[in-house]
Amino acid sequence: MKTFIFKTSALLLLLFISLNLYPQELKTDKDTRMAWWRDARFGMFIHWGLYSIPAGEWKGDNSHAEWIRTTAQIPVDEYNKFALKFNPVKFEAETWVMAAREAGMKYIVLTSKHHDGFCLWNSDQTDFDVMSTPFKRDILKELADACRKHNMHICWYHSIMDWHHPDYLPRRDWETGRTTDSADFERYVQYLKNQVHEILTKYGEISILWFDGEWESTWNHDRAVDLYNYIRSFNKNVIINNRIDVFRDGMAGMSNNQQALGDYGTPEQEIPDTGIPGADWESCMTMNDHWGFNAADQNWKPASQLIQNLVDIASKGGNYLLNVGPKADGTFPPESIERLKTIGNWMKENGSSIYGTQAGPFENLTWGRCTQKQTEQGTRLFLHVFSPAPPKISLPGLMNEPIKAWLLSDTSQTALTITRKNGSPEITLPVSRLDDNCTVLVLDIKGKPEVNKGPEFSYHYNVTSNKVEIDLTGATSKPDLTVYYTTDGTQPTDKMEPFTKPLALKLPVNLKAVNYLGKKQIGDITEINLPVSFGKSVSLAKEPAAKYSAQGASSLTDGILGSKKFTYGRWLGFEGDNMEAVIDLGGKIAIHSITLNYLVNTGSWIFEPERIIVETSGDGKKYSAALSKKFNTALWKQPEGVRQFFDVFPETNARFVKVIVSNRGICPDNHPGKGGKAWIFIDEIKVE
Ligand code: H79
Repeated sequence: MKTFIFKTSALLLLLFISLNLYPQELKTDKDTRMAWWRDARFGMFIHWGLYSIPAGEWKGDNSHAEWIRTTAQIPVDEYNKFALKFNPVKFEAETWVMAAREAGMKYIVLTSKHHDGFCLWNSDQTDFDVMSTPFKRDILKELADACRKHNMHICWYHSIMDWHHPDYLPRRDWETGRTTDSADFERYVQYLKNQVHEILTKYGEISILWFDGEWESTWNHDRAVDLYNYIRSFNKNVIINNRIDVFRDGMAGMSNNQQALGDYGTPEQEIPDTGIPGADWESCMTMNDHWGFNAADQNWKPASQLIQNLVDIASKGGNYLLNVGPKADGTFPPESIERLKTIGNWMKENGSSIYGTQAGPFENLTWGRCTQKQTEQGTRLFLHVFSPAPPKISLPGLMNEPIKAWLLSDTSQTALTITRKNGSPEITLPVSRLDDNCTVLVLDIKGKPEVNKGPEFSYHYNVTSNKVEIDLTGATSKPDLTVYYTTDGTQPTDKMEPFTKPLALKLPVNLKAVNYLGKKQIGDITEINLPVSFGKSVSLAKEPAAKYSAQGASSLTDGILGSKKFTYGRWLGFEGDNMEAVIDLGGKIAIHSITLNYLVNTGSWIFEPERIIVETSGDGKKYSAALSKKFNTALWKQPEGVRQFFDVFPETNARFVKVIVSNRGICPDNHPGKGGKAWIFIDEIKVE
């Protein structure tokens, strides 16, 4: 009953997250509108505007891009002068469209207007448009025509935020010279609607309207509803992203609210950890570190990584919107062209493993990713093996009978050897024909994919008995399967003890378990490793910031690591403060190492710690130093992610372990939050 309730509510939640249906429409209407988009999987984002002229540089600082008017604090009159210089004489719409086509992209999303307010088309609503430049050519028209000619879906990115229009509010906080006296936001909204009408009616059928800049206080759900209804009053087919509304969950981009409008979620510069069943989403990402052209940015991702991103996204059921920031002369940067060509060559051979596929049935594949399509016989799995490829790949827990496997690029479809090891099919790779970017195998199987993930357990620490209680969860305690297990680190087989009743084990725990159907192993081995600190009580010298500490101090030792989202609720966030935690192991235990996880997300002002100090004590009064590790706080520019700190110290018998994680205090000088409080986010401390 409990699982039933859980499953039902989870399902309802998913429906709320995913469908985001416009009140008056049916799911089938949305499915019709989304059909081409769901098949397309791959599109091109183009960020182009006046900001391409300074190319990221202002007064010696070259860290800017499409945000330059704000990040370099350029007064509006001075920024307007770029319009007099906008003359991209080398712009050829067809060249752009062909580059996208050759890369295997099915749609193009061009910035009709970015946050700076400059319009790339001939707008009746403003003179701050391309007609006031020496160029005087309607870029939207030329690109839309070229797209139509080459069977490419044309779409517009349109910013709600507008730093140019006098009626848009709020002003940037540094824009003290720009009066707001006669500013009227309602009038701005009318301007926005009029422009949306122009770009949706003057250039034939537009496939997506991609809103952005929705997060300022002046925009709200009611305004989103009004704009949405207005668009639908004259256009039922245009796909609208979720940034028309205000429920986007930061850069993760999904809308977790049942009222949220918009056809799909928009993760930005990130790929969700898993698929999101029932939800449509599109990760937009750059090839280097900027959206608009930045001449100094040479941090280009290799083409192999872009291909693997596309594969990763497709394997989770999403679309990939890959950005190009054209130069002021109207050409694409050569580094972008080169990457588009490499991706295109790969897509020519392997595109059928991407277009029109669905998310794969596996959760964690060590060697790559998987997409799938329904066939008459059953299911076609596309197995994407990342480089360097192992000699064999395993499909953990796949129960279906394999029909045939071959290399997708092999036109003769020579069958590859399929064996079965420990309950999972294994395919031997054609070593001489591997692709440096990503090798794609096809595997046809009978029926719908059924994956047995191995036994699943629930466990918790019982303070009274000082033991961990472990039981199978309902889903895997199927009557026809027998679970065998070991607790001494050895591999479990049907020669071992079967799991018949809940276990109570002393810490540390090392449980390995496996499913058998008769004499046959099914699926993978499940392993549960719990350190002596698991479930032990933690006290904090100072409480974490109330905003995000949903689960409290105990989440530091609960064995569940937060995802890379700081809003996940298991991370303890400290704003400007240090974390000082004392773990009580309940009795003296020989220990020698610490593992601690922290989050880095400098875009959200979350930095590496400044120092980690560990002290131990027998009585909780007198502590002695175990280790102290200093980080290089000057190297704060780091990719976002969950980091693990691990270090050892001389073995000692201790009951109390004090862990001090010190915060750098304030954001560094060349960070947008300069001088503001820096955050640290900590989860899962393991003492062993
Ligand atoms: O057009 C590109 C960027 O210029 C634009 N979106 C991509 C597609 C962009 N604008 N802002 N950002 C990217 C980063 C802004 C992040 C924040 Fe927020 C805005 C942090 C807080 C407000 C939105 C709302 C993201 C998190 C909460």
